[in-house]
Formats: sequence, C-alpha cells, structure tokens
Amino acid sequence: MSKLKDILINKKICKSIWFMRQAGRYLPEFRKIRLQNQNFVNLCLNSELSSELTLQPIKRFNLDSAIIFSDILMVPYALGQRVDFIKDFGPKLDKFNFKVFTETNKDSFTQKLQPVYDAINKTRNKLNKEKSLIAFIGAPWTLLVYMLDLKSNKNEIDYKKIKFKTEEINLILNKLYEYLAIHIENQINAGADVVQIFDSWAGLIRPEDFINYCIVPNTKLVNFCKNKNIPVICFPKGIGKNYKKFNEMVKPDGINIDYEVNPNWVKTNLKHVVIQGGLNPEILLNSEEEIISNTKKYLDVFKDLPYVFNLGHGLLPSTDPDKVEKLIKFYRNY
Ligand code: 1CP
Repeated sequence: MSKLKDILINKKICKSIWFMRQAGRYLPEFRKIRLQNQNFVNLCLNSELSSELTLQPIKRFNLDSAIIFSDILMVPYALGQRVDFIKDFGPKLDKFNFKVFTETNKDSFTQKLQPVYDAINKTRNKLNKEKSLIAFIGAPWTLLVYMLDLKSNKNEIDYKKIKFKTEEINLILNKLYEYLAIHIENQINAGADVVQIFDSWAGLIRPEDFINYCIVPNTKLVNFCKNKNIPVICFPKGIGKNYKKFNEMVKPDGINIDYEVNPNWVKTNLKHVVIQGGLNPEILLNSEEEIISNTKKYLDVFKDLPYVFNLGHGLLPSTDPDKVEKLIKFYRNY
C-alpha cells in the first residue's frame, strides 16, 4: 500500500509530502514541452507526454506522490463544451449549451477521456509502488463557475450571469455528479489510488447556498468513494470557519487546508480527518529562512498527527525550483 493511502485509511501517524501544481508552469522541463504543445487540451490528451509531465517532479524531487497531469476542465470538455487555455489569461470555455450537455452519453464521455486513463496506466507502471498516484476532479460547483462563466473581474460571483432557474442549476449539478463519479471510477480502474476533489471556488458561494452547492455535492462524491474504498481528500478552498462544518458533514478521509485558516484552529476543530497542506505558496517566493520557518510552523503544529505536507493552494509559476528543493530537504531532515 502506498504511504499516502496508508495515512488516509489507517490514520497512521506518519508524514508524507507532495505539492499541488507540482507538475507544471514553474518547471523548466515542463515549459520546454509546453512550448512545443500550444494546445493545452491536446497536451492533456497525449498520454505519453502527460505521463512524462506527471513524473517530472518525482524525478526531480523524489516526492511521495504523483498527481496525474490533466485538468479539472477536461470534464466540461468531455461533456461537449469547448475549452481553450489562453496564454497569460487562463481557461476560456465556449458558451454553455444545455441541450448538448444533457444529451452527452456515458460511453462517449469515457471515450473522450480515454487518453487520461491511458496516461494513468502508463504512469502507474513506471512509478515506484510506495508512491501514490493521485487522481483528481473539480467539484460540481467549481466546474459550474467555469462552465457558466460566473466570475466577475473582481473574483466574485456575478449572479446576473446565472440564466437558469434553481431547478435547472440543481439538474446540472446532479448530472455533473454522475459524470464525476464515472471519471473517478475510471481513473481508479486505470491505476490511481487516491482521489482529490478541488472545490477551488467554494469560498465564493453565498451563505444561503453553501449547503446546496458545496456540502451536498461533495458529500455525494465522498460517499461514492467510500462505497468503493477509494481514499478521498477534499479541498474546499476559501471557506474559513466553515471548514469545521464541512468536515463534520462531508466526512472525507483527508482535508486540504488553505493558507487563510490558522493551523492551531484547524488542530482543535477538525477531528477524525487527515490534515493536508496549509503553507501559503507565496512564501516560496521569499528567502530560504522564511520558507524554513513557515514550513516548520506547520510541521510543529501537526507533529503528533497524521499530516500530509502540501501548500494552501498550487505552486505559483514564478516559484524557483531550487527553493522547492530546499523546502523538501528541510522537511526530510525534520
Ligand atoms: O498554461 C499552461 O502551461 C497551463 C497551466 C496549467 C496546468 C499546468 C493549467 C491551466 N492546468 C494545469 C494542470 C493542472 N490543473 C493539474 C495537474 C498538475 C499538478 O497539479 O501538478 C491540476 C491538479 C489542475 C487543477 C485545476 N485546474 C484547478 C484546481 C486547483 C486550483 O488551482 O485551484 C483549477 C481551478 C484549474 C483550472 C485551470 N487550469 C489552468 C488554469 C490556468 C486554471 C485556472 C486556475 C489557475 O489560475 O491556476
């Protein structure tokens, strides 16, 4: 059993380290391949290259887990919505078409994502057995934000952009759940052994919708994983004190904390769950001393608990890989 899986299932008091966005923009070896592959979706659908990209940070840093090189937006893509990644801007999706979305069938969905599953299979064959291969999905709400283009320039939800009735939104969220469950199962069958659910925009949900748009869909996905014995980590970013409610209601095996929650508060309030993450990725842009002292803060707080070292969000593109290496060295010697 991989170490990460062992920690999540048996709540073993040992430590493990990996980074969100460890395979990507800050690595020169990634940028070299990216330069030759301008279309990001096609890069994710190139199983040979996406497997290679998944393994780049493992080769460089010998991290404990690999996360498959793909994107949460491959699901809307497989549901018939065009997805483009624009340089220096980010993802841009074609206008959502309700009819196309509801008419997609499960076979064509799996067929479109087959290269992702092939990449997982290839990676598992090359990856040391002790290391986890992490599959991931975006939570329904976070996907909805991209699919309906709900964010304003100020990083807030622009409710005027929601052209659907509540019942229709619920229908879309339920349909997304069904496809996400298939995507989880396919990734596990291909060789992944842990799933992480990214609800990156959970913090933008207004309080009256929090249960319906965050708790309910995440609970359904966690229950799906539990029924299949798949260890699952949730990352409901930006929800503040609601982390406690989330943990008590959703009951995932692991929970990634963001950098806005205080680790001591987390230790007192989040029980019966493996804590992962926390360190602000911007800290890695600072001096080595600052990186070490902030890393130490998290390791000290969680030293008597099962804890997976990670960040409070993904590594930033401007991160110096040498500083990542220094952090890992400190962690290993701790
Ligand atoms: O331009 C480029 O070179 C592409 C940059 C890039 C990369 C490397 C994007 C575009 N996606 C990815 C890969 C990716 N995305 C991974 C696998 C690699 C790894 O983690 O090591 C994962 C897990 C994701 C997940 C993802 N995509 C999330 C959830 C995590 C988070 O950062 O909150 C979200 C919101 C996305 C959408 C997305 N994809 C890409 C961008 C630029 C964005 C918008 C969010 C952002 O600005 O990071």
